[in-house]
Amino acid sequence: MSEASTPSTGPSTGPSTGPAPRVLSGIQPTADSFHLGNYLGALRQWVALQDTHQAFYCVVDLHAITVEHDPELLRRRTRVAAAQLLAMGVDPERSALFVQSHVPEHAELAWVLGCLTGFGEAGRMTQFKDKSAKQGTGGTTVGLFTYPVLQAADILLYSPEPGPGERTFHVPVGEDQRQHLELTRTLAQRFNHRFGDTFVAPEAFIPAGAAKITDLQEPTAKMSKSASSPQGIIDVLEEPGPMRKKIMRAVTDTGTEVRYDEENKAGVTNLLRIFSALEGTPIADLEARYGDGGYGTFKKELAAVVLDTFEPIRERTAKLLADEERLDRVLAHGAERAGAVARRTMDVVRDRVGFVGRGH
Ligand code: ATP
Ligand code: LTN
Repeated sequence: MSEASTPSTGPSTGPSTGPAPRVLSGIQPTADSFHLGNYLGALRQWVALQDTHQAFYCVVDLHAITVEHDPELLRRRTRVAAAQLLAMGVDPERSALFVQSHVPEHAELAWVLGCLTGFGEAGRMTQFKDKSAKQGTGGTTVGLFTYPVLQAADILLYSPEPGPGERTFHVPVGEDQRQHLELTRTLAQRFNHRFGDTFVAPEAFIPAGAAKITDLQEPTAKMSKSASSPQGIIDVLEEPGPMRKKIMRAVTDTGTEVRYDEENKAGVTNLLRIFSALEGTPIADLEARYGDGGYGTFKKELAAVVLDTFEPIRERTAKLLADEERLDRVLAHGAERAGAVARRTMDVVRDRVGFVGRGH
């Protein structure tokens, strides 16, 4: 598994000998805005990796229906998600940006991979255990259980093709996705073993300093759209006033010293990580800059950095959402590009598994 040492630069890809290495990632359209954890843990890397990789990025609406949902809300949030990705710098000319349900091969490969996944293996996924516990009695679906298998299909459809060129394959995600990536690697290897070499096992690309941004009010818990309280989460699309207030009110400890200490100063440590990741300044330099000055100035300046990052993204997102037809055309273009690759992969998979070809 590769660890990104500096979040803003992609992994070294070595001298080019053919097509660029590939990268794929996905995000669920399950909120009205992405949050700071999504941005630092994953989305910023999506943008950076476009420079060195052939990129496939999808808004995973099939995953979003694994828990109860409202259809109109899902449609709106899918567009809001895509608009934010574009506003953050995903370039639809360089990367295939698409909606998962527009490429039906995702569900088809998920079926095949599901037939290679052990029941116990799927049951060990910690995210399934957490999420199913939250659904209450009777609420857990088979879809939620097989969620990681669909994720494996999302990834493996875009596995680099045989031939010259880089066969490395990166998946930029936050720390909480590590176990799902391990399952994907296992399924890739199992398929290859049974049916012949087909898939490259992907590597998680997890940023070193920002893999787990924590809740501003509960600094030992992950910042999460489903679990954090409104005061604990910074939304990318949030208005500047409330955003500033939340940072000023972030939980710190009773001391006054700005110092990195995960055990005794979890709140300050989280804020230092955020500051460092956004400004590109090493944590030691921030400690030297703010050390004895108290939390007030530190938080005020952090708020300015967060606002500077998100304000242009919020403005661009609003503009993109104002022209829905154009946004839908961008997504259709992405689905065409992704679909061409997915169809090639599925042709190979169908043949290897033993399905009779349809003929021409
Ligand atoms: P939920 O908690 O409701 O499942 P989420 O807020 O964790 O949702 P996801 O849509 O599951 O968000 O995650 C999208 C991407 O953001 C994933 O790659 C995930 O690893 C990353 N991510 C999510 N939360 C954080 C966080 N607090 N710190 C770093 N990365 C994160
Ligand atoms: N489970 C992921 C979302 C996701 C994903 C993917 C991430 C679905 N398919 C493929 C990377 C690659 C999450 O963020 N919770």
